[in-house]
Amino acid sequence: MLYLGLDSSTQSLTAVVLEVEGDRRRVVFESSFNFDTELPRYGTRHGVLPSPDPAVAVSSPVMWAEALDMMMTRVSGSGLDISRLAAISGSAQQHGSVYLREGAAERLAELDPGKPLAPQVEEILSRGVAPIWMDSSTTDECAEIAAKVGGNDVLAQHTGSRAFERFTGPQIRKFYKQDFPGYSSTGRIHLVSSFLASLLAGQHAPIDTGDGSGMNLMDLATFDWWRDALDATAPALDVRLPLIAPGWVVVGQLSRYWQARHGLPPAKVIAWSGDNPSSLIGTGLVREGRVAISLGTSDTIFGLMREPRIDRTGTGHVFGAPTGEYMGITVFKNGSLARERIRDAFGLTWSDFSRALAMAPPGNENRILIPWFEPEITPDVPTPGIRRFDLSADDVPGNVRAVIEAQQMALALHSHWMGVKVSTIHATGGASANREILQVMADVFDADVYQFEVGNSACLGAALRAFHADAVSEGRSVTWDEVVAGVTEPLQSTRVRPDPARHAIYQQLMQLYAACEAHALGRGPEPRRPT
Ligand code: XUL
Repeated sequence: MLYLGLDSSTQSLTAVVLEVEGDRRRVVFESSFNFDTELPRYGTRHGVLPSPDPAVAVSSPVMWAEALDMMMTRVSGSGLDISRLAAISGSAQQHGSVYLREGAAERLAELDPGKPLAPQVEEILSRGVAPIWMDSSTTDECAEIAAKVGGNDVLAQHTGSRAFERFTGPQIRKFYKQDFPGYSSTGRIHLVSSFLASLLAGQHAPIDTGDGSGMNLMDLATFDWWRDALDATAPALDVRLPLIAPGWVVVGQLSRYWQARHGLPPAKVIAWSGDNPSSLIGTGLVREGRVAISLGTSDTIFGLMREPRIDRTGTGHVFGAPTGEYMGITVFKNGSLARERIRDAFGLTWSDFSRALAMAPPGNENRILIPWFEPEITPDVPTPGIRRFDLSADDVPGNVRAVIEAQQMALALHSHWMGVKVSTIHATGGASANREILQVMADVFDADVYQFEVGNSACLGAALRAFHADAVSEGRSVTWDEVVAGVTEPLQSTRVRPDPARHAIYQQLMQLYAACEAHALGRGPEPRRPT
């Protein structure tokens, strides 16, 4: 049987088709395209619509729908025997919200296969744009919601996170405050994940417990909406939100639109999830004690948790995991965008970047860069600004090494709350192809780092979730260990080993980095460079 996984990320849409025959799993199709270059008429930059306010980040749901339509053309024309397609699931950038008009359900059910999807989606939106995870414009709404529920600690105890600007609850509150008529005409608010699943199934899809936990609205204990948070966010929100369901729920079948327009079979549409929960499956982390680091548009570090352990420092999050358990995660906004900013500032290719990295010594002679090109999530930095300590702005190798070391040290420093002794790291995301970067990761964490055959673990995770849900829906019992076996094992030959001498350098440097970070946050004196 074939299982299709899709990943609608910030910058691109990717598809993976997984073939499962008995115990054998193999990826038989993989395709990706970039929103900026392949759908230029939307005018996105790195998948985001231009805005004069650096705190605002919105994108186009119509563009995502058009991308889905185009990707399905590729899938149906792939040469695979597509009649064997049993189920589809997906992964999407987390937190982003899509606002549909009253009556959208009827329109979803009647999408016309004689016409492209994009204009039909445009007609059912009550808000033309979708705020996405990079938005940091809701500081006021975060404070209001936290105050109304009894403080950030209470909010975190229930929802797994204190109020965060990019989370969907604060974003919904901002929309309600700024555009009351728009909010009033909204019949359903979807996440990017449940929106795309709804387009495939031709009916409103539920939000899964993984993506639902990125909203500051869902109670982790019950996996249902938390009344106090709904009331604190916007009036009559409950009737506007989808149901919450486990990630393995069958939403329906591919609707007539996809069957008639693309010649696809009536495959099961499985609930979509967020990219990080999907990546947890795609990196095989179905047991506690290991972590993955994803170096994508955002950099994230995450691992499975059997019981929800809330971060008292207010940095990290507890999300639902696709297994029905939990996952801990810490998120950094200045991931690939920061690496690209340094690369582009010096006009480098990625190979030049790797060579420059190798030219500066590990520890960078105590030269430090604080890489907050964009407002940062971890730590909380509302106003962007980079800081250099003993580092000249035109030192190419120094700046390249400084951005990579800063990112890896920040990942290590801010993930202590997860309480995992990291001895093995599963590396994923675009920049995980770069072994020089992985060497810095191994040395900072003093851990073995492995790469994967399939680079997009979120997309693979979606395909595996489709396989799992198909089995569950047919009463076949399958464990998560069995689901991920044979396709998510890291490649042993790719192991990057830590070097004890370099780790010792980073232990020292991390103290300096923490002091520079505190200083940049206005919480400490100008650090002295060790002599
Ligand atoms: C997770 C987060 C990012 C996005 C990126 O909380 O904000 O990792 O999911 O797509």
